[in-house]
Amino acid sequence: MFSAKFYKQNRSNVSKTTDVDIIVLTANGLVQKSADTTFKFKQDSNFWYLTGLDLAEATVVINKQTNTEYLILPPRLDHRDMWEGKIDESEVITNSGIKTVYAHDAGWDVLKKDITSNAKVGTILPARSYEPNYGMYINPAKLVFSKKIKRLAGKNIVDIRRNLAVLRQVKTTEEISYIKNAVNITADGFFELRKNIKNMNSEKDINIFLTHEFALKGANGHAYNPIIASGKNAATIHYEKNDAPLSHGSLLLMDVGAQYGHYAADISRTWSLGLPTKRQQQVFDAVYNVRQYALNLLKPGVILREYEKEVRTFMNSQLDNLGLIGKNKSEDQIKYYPHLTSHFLGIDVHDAGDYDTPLVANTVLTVEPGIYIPQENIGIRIEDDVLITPSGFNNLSDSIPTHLV
Ligand SMILES: [Mn+2]
Repeated sequence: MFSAKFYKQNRSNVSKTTDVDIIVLTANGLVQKSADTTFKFKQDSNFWYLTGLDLAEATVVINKQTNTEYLILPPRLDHRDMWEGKIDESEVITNSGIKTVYAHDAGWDVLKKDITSNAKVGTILPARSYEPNYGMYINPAKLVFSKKIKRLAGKNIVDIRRNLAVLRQVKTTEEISYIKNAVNITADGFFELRKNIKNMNSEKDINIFLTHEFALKGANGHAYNPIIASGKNAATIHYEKNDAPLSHGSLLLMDVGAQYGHYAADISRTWSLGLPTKRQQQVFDAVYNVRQYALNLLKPGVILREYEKEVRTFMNSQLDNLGLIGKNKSEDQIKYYPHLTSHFLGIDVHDAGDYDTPLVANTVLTVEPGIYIPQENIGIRIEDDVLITPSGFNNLSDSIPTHLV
């Protein structure tokens, strides 16, 4: 847990990036799992970044006109206080550094008065209630909030998503130390697994093993659903079933990351179960070459969108060497390398940031080239977590061997 100073600084930073009069952000809400049970609560990352609170359905307000800030607590029935315990307001104040806390209705009354007729309100609203790319529903608390704030502010709403993304992209020393812990716990997991891999019979065994190792080392679970994919499953980029038996002679692709505090690691390694075939080794070498090529490009000043283009050109030459695409058929690359090389890493595994502005020191990102050939039952990805430094980069996951055996 960080001190309240961190969140206070974040609130002050975001205020300075925009000329809105009031900033208002909502927390996530609890979501039904089944009957009267809920999924484990996961806070909205922007809300957490500004408050440090894992409190469902709360609202944070920064009023720049009056130089005040306050929290509005969730609506709450006595019944819940009895079953789950009361919200500890003094803890809320200590953790967030926000000294004024209102009950739900009283807080919204204050906010209603604060949003005067011309006040510009900075917030983040969901674009839609369903994201077809991921087949997922947006957290309903955001939809409820969206309606309420639109009723109060009408057309005077300014989207501050990008302001927060740009801030979140550059990490403080504290944040970097949390990411390093997440990476080191993940590295330890791979190390222990290597010693025990001969006892593993299925993807499930590996999942259980790593989950246990992460917990033992103090992780807050997995940062995302782990991918433990063997044989043909390795060619499915986001394979999450993790239940197939391991078969000798196939490849095993693992994309896992511990979460430490609220920060993620995101690391992939591919091992061969038995000695690799010549073809498996060739494909591995191609991925490894791309990894080295990409790493060597990284330093402050690099624009990720341009870096991506350079890496993809180099990837083409590797895919060509493997006989997978012809000389002038770069459009075929997407079949064998459908995802991007790098994304930001932090509170979210695919963290907020800007791919069009030059990189600066203290940005953390992944480097994760891969080649997937379903018809050959081959899927290989090597993924590292990299900190941009003033002079170049520091590969935080460098201690984890990359080789197949
Ligand atoms: Mn990744």
